[in-house]
Amino acid sequence: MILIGRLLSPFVRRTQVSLNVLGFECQRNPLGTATDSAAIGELNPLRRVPALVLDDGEVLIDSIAILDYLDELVGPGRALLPAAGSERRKAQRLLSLAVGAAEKTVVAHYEKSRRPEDRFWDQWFDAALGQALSGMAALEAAAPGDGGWLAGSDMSQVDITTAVVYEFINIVLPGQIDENDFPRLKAIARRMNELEAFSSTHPSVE
Ligand SMILES: N[C@@H](CCC(=O)N[C@@H](CS)C(=O)NCC(=O)O)C(=O)O
Repeated sequence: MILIGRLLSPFVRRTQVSLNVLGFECQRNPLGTATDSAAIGELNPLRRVPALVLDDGEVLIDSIAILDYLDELVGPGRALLPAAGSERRKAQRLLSLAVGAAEKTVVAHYEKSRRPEDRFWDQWFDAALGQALSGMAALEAAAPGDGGWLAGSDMSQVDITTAVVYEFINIVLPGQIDENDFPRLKAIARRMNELEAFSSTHPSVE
């Protein structure tokens, strides 16, 4: 398998962490959307990352679909999301908050990094950032204060994605999260970093 995309993308990174946690052998081709759009477009018509090229050449697009496939491969006993019922619904709700926060952070980040400076729209930036931080606040409120995980007794996709997004905001929009804003999410990110499967994917490695 080959994972397409750079680890700065929270969607690529959560996919890489999940591949590592689940023990899949996978290469990575760090194509960037700003520089390698045409090459990415050959795999994903939307020209977005991540994409996952399977050994038989099939290409999966979108981290949600890729992670669903990985969970299916390992089966319900090792899957990173609960299989059904209220546990799955709870996990999916929290995951939607984390993924949504990632999406809105990308919007705010692109407003700064991709627009010509004289066309920067501060209200749009503030609105997107506000939505991202509101999602993070909801995750903070849902996080256990006893050193547990966000969705159930074991580490799950919710913890992986939340920790990735927490770090992503701090990397691309430094100073927007105060050290004391989300202490429980900060603690989850710290615990995730104790795992090589997570710490080895820090965007600075490439
Ligand atoms: N829903 C998608 C979102 C993927 C996404 O937006 N990726 C960004 C990188 S962080 C991208 O490819 N952006 C380029 C663009 O939208 O032009 C997923 O979960 O994979």
